[in-house]
Amino acid sequence: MIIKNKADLADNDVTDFSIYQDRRQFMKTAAGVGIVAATGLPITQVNAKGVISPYSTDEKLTDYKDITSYCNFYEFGTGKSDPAKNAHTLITSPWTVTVEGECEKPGKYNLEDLLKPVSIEERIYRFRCVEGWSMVIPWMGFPLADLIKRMQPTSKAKYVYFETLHDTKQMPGQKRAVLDWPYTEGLRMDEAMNPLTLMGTGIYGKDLLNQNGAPLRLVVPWKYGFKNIKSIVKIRFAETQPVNSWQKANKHEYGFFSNVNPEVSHPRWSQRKERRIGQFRKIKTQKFNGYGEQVASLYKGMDLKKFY
Ligand SMILES: Nc1nc2c(c(=O)[nH]1)N[C@H]1C(S)=C(S)[C@@H](COP(=O)(O)O)O[C@H]1N2
Ligand SMILES: [Mo]
Repeated sequence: MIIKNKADLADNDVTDFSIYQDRRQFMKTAAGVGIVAATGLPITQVNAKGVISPYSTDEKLTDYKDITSYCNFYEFGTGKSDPAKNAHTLITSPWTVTVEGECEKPGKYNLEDLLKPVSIEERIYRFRCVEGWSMVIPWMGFPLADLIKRMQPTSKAKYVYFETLHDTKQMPGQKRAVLDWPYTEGLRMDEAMNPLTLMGTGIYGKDLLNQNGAPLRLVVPWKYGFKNIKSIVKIRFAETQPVNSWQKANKHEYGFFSNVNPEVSHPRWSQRKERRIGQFRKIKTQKFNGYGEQVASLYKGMDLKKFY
């Protein structure tokens, strides 16, 4: 399925990161002298003011090949290369998302209808997995806040809960009880409404491949990778804090907040450093994955060792 995607690049297969990077460099220069509109470049790389999103990092992008072949998606196996091999059984069109709980507009929405009023944009975010590796990913997507506002949450809605598809035919890894299926995740309302939080629909200007969580996934760049729930079929507005899959599996190792934090070790390993996929040397992990300026205020007064 081709999601309405303003990112369709002129050359619609720019998955080579050096070409992509060159274009972005050109965009920046072009933006500086105000000739963006005339470049004919994809408009998703340009916000309304004609500049690349201030939220985007300009660090070297992780290769498309690595992002799409080194994956975590236990519904298709627990090995890093399993999802790319096995996720072809997932049918992403038609796709329905059920919205329920504390909101004025609950219902079953076709993906197309959910996407109709939004405009897909590009955000280049760091992505840090709790296991210690990281990537830089040019996501396509739209702010989760836009979807939430449309559903008109009631004053009781304090949390947003997400669920992945549960279907052992399409997701054969669910035949094994490695997690309590379906995969679930949750955010506090202010985290969900933060402008950094995206509903992801693609990478590198193309729709998501199944192994990366097609057709719709969460992207929360200041949190560990597992918060970024894939292939979402349900969104629920709730009054109480939901329990996510990894908390359920091991509450001593995984909390609800899961903010990237080099000062708080995982019980079995340090979180001080990370291995950027495609690079040799380890680099220092930044608190909130480097997004503290945007999100640290959400956790004012909270003991992040306790609320990990
Ligand atoms: N439904 C579902 N979502 C998931 C996972 C999963 O196993 N199932 N793995 C999580 C973990 S641990 C990580 S690191 C990221 C990996 O995303 P990527 O494979 O697209 O890089 O997806 C997260 N979302
Ligand atoms: Mo992860």
